[in-house]
Order: sequence, then C-alpha cells, then structure tokens
Amino acid sequence: MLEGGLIGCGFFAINQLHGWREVEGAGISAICDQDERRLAEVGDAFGIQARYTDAAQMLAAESLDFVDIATTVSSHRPLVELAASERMHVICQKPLADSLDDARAMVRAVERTGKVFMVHENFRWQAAIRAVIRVVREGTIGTPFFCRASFRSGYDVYSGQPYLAEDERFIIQDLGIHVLDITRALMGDVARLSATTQRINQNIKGEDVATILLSHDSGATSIVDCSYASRRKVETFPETLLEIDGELGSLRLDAGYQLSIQSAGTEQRSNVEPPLLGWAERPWHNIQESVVAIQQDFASCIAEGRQPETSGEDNLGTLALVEAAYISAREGRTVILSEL
Ligand code: NAD
Ligand code: 89Y
Repeated sequence: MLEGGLIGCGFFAINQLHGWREVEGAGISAICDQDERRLAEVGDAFGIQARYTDAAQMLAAESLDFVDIATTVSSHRPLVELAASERMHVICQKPLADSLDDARAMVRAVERTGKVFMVHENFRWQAAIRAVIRVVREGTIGTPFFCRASFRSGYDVYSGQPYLAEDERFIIQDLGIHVLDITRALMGDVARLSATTQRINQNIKGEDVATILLSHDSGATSIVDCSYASRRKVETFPETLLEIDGELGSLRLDAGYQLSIQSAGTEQRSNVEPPLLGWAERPWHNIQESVVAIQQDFASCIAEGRQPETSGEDNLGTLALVEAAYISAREGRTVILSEL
C-alpha cells in the first residue's frame, strides 16, 4: 500500500481525500495545511491524525511514498521541488505553474529523481471525455480534421473559490486549461493559435470569456470556447461539449452527457454520464468521478513504473497553449507555439 501526504486541505482537496479512499493500492496517511483550522477540520472529518502546518516537517517526519499537492498555483513550484528533494512521487494540481519556466524547472526536478510526476489534469479523465477519446483513437470517425470544445456556463464558481475573482488571469488559466488539454488529447499538438478574451462580469479582475482558434501540427483546426458569463438554460456546468468531424464520420458530446457517433451511414447514441459516487453531488459528480480515475491511474503508474498520460512533461504542451492564448489576446496576433 503506497502512503501519501496531502498538502493543502482546501475546497478541492476534499474531493481528493474522498477519491483516495476509493483508490486501490494507495491512500493518504498524513495531511498538511498552513491554516490550522482547516487542518483540524479535515483531519477530523477523514480520521487522519498525522497533521502538519509545514510540508518540509511532514516529509521529514513521515515515511511517505508520494505527495499530493492541492494548494493554489503560487506554492506549486516550491512544493514540487521540496518533494523532489525528498525523492517522492508527485501528483500536483493544475495549473502546474504561473509560467512555462517554472513548469519546466519542476518537470526537470522530478525527472532527475526518476519518480512519477503527474499533473492533476482530471478533465481528460472524465468518463464522457474518455469515451470520446476512445472513439477517436479507435479510428471510428477516421482522422479528425475539426474539433469544437466548448464550456459555457453562468455557474457561480466564485463562492467556492474566491481567489478566482482576484486573479489577473482567470478563465484560460483556471478552466480553459482543461479544455485545451482535452483538445490536445483528441487532436494532437498545436502549431499556432489566436485568441480573444473578454471580461463580462465587472466584479472580477480577469477574463471570464475566451475564444481560441488552434491550428494543429496535423493540419486539423479546433475552436476552444469558454465562458463563465453565459446566462442560459440548460445550465451545463461542468460539462465540456464536443463536436468532432473526421474523414469517415463525426461525433458530438451534447448536454446531459449524450454521445452520438455517425459513421459508415449509421448513428449510435449513448448516455456517457458518470456514476454518482456515494460522496459526490450534482453537478460536480462529473469532476468528482474523474478525481478517482486520475488518482487510480497515478497509483497504477507508480506500481507499474510508468509515467502517466497527464505527466508533468505532457502538461508542458497544455501550459504552452495557455501562455500562447494570453499573449495572442494581449498582442492581437497569432502565436506560433515554437516561439515559447
Ligand atoms: P483553496 O484555497 O481552497 O485551498 C488551498 C489550501 O492550501 C488552503 O487551505 C491553504 O491554506 C493551503 N496552502 C497554501 N499554501 C500552502 C503551503 N505552502 N503549505 C501548506 N498548505 C498550503 O484552493 P482550492 O480551491 O482547493 O484549489 C486548490 C487547487 O486545486 C488550485 O490549483 C485549483 O486550480 C485546483 N482545482 C482543481 C479543480 C479540478 O477539477 N482539477 C477544481 C477546483 C480547483
Ligand atoms: O477550478 C476549476 C477547475 O479546475 O474545474 C472547475 C473549477 O472548479 C472552476 O472553474
């Protein structure tokens, strides 16, 4: 049984702690948060006695195999480097870093230890997204030449995550990062992109709408569009809707987790909604179920000595798209990814 230490006991870590209870072969035996009240509440709720306000002390005192970093972005680099210095396997929340330079340094630091380094890029692990990835990779619709990945919502994310209203960078770095990652998983790496951003809600500091046009290395085109300013029924938070056209057919992942695949003159429809786990609640169940999936894959990677699909190295490609989108929107130009 692999023993892990969780750093950061905030809003999202609760899902991760529930998730670890469902993972085979790994669990959390120690927790850390600088906030003593959070530490006590979470320790009591999950029955974890080993509690620390300092991550270095936790790593020194406990005999751990891995760390799970669930803090916000500014602390990711020092915590990943600390974990690497103690030769731990690491899973770290997205966004991995504020800059590509930091992210590259983090990837190199863990790489030198030979340990597993996963980014908690869980949208790619959602049941509905996995179903679409399988269809595309099996070749059912042939080589894809167009993808639209769309996340449009008016859901109040600020009450659970107040820092989202304070950051200069909002929707691309927080949410668009997932949608860009899904698009990379489906359509491959990107040669160039252009983006626009808008701030509709004047009570927040960053952009709450982003529209990004991507040209892939393969010659395919994608549109990634994200909004937290869309007032509409049906409210689809937190679903990513997809339309993909391939040379042999097409597919759509529509609201309500409805998947339809058209190829060879036939149409196949299915409901790919994830199960509602015992501790989960709508509408978050989609994200919550993907936490179990990604954490299980992390544990399996350690057991099998392989790097995950959503490794630190792989995530550099997604972070580059985030960076490129901000540059493009700010400077009003197409950004070539090899510039970064
Ligand atoms: P939060 O602010 O609620 O919690 C972060 C916690 O980390 C706080 O309790 C804080 O005291 C603690 N902390 C910060 N620095 C620390 C340090 N150096 N040592 C120990 N504790 C420290 O934040 P959150 O909403 O839980 O978000 C955490 C991360 O999860 C963010 O990166 C966010 O983007 C990500 N997130 C991911 C998803 C997803 O679906 N993957 C969803 C929501 C949030
Ligand atoms: O922080 C975000 C994430 O990663 O998924 C949804 C979210 O909680 C709000 O945008």
